[in-house]
Amino acid sequence: MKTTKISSKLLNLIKQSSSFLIVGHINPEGDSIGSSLALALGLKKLGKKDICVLSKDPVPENLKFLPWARTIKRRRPAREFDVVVLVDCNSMERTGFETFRARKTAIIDHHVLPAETAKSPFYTSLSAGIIDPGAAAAGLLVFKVLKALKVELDKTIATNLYAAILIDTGGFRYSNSSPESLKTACHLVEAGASPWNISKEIFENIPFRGLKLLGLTLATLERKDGIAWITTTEDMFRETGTTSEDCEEFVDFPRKVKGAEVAIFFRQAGENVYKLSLRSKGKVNVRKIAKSFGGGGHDAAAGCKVTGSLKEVQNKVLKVARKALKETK
Ligand SMILES: [Mn+2]
Repeated sequence: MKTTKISSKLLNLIKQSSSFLIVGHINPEGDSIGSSLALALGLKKLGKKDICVLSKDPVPENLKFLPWARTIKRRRPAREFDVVVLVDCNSMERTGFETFRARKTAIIDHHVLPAETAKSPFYTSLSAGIIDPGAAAAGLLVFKVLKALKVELDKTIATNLYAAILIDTGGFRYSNSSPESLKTACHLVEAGASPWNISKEIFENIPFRGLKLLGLTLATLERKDGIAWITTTEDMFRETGTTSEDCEEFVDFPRKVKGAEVAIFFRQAGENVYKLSLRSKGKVNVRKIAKSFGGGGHDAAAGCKVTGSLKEVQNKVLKVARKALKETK
């Protein structure tokens, strides 16, 4: 079993610092929010008093139940912190902020580090961190950091970490549902996380309007050559009174199509702008497809933004996806 080595540099940095700014990524989901909150709660248990969890975008409705979610700030505090810790992301751009007032910077993340980011002044001046694309969730890394710091898990920490891992493993269904993910989940349940309560809050809690939007979107379902795709337009958002927050999980539906290797969700985000979510059932590396359009992510789950009319965008992207699929044969 592959296990991440937790850098002693990071542990020392945490031990020696007293004020922490913890920041997740824009458009946050369970891993970003849960990992950030768990880290904050763990540091509190270590006696750290000055901790601020920051998120550029609001906490999604179905994650507001997470312990301490209401303490998350959206505006950067004016004061300077000892350390800023980026969680579930590895670049300034992904945080949605331009700068932070902090003497040191650290990262706890499981996304592939883009070559450009590795060269950025932000990254080269990094004080400590862990970036392990082999980890199923940033939550798993936070779990290890807290364990290495000898923080005793309680229900609030366990609930946040369980939610983080639950989301990033697709409810323990994806290929990253490793022995490590499941063992960690087991520890978290023992420490007080309640699987049904957490699943109910996250998965069985869709606003009525959101399901109406899903209905309109599913009517656009198409498939060709092992690729299945759906589209949500701005008209659909208007008709149902919804926003992009209501279609977070939509890409899961084309992936369910029998015979589909690649699933794509096209979401209109302006006159001639589309935000894409790409998913793979395993054969195709969709991060590479997303990268060719300036995006990124994981091998099996990635995203990018493409401009043009819907037809143009779909033609461009489907062409690249078809080529990627052919190369696997
Ligand atoms: Mn994550």
